[in-house]
Amino acid sequence: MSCNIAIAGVTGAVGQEFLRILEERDFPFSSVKMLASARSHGKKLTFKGREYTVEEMTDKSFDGVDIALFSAGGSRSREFADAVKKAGAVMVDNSSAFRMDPDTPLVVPEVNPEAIKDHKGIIANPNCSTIIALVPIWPLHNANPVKRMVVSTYQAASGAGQAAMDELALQSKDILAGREARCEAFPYQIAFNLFCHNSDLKPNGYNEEEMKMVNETRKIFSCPDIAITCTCVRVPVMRAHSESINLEFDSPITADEVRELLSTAPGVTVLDDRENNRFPMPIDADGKDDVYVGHIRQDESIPDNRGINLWVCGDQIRKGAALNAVQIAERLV
Ligand code: 2RA
Repeated sequence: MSCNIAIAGVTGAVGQEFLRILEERDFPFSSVKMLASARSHGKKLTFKGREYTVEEMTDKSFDGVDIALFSAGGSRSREFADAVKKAGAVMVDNSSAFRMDPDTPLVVPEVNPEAIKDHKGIIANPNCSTIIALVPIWPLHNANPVKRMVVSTYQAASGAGQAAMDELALQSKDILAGREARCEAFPYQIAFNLFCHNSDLKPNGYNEEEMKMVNETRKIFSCPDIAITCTCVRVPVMRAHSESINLEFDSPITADEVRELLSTAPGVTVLDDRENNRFPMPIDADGKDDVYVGHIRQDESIPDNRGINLWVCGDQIRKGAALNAVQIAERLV
């Protein structure tokens, strides 16, 4: 069935990736609206060989739309959610606005596609670092319940948008040329540096990004009691996130069994070449759909062979945002 779609936030890094992925996957649409802020009104862009004009997003923008893919920031998602629902459309929202709302399914299609049917007009895309962690953890958890997860993320500049990616490039040039690094998209120098994710700190001392991993995992896995802790760091990498993941399982499990389970897992590519010490790097995942998993090994510090360490890399803009949302939309048509 073909449908009428709208892309809200079309000029941003994720918005542009929506278009690339919709074209690559030959998404069955009959019409598409390109929506952005007033600043971009009138801009021209080409999609599937046709020229489109970007329109300023208003309450009327969603009349006749079936699916609205949103990546325009949480305040815009909240501002236009009622207009989308009133128009009878479904919002697939990449912002954090509705992720923890009990009436809003939070979906990774490889993990909990069945949750999509419960939507009440809005389906939330999880945070990029959550998606990239859960795609490989889910098949393991299904085979042998995970009791505890310790995740450390090494997050690319892309997570803070196109301006942040541009800043990484510019700062790198400036510093190599002996000039001062100008910090606008990030509060600190990102080139040749790294820092704890600069999202707001919660009363418990964790930042918002870390608590997203904790809270979203429990919702997506429907495991409110799973023990999980997380440290999120911004690193000078352009667009793929990396994550070190330590898992404590219910029962014994070996690295070979993990490798076997992941070798057939949807959305996962195993890159675990011990002989050549070759494991996933962000540049392996750049522009790819799959999450790359490697450096799979037993955690001897957890008794009874119930501990495993993984290293994963995933493209933050693709599987971490745009691809996951389009895969949700594909299940709506
Ligand atoms: C980040 N996950 O990387 C957040 C938002 N995309 O900053």
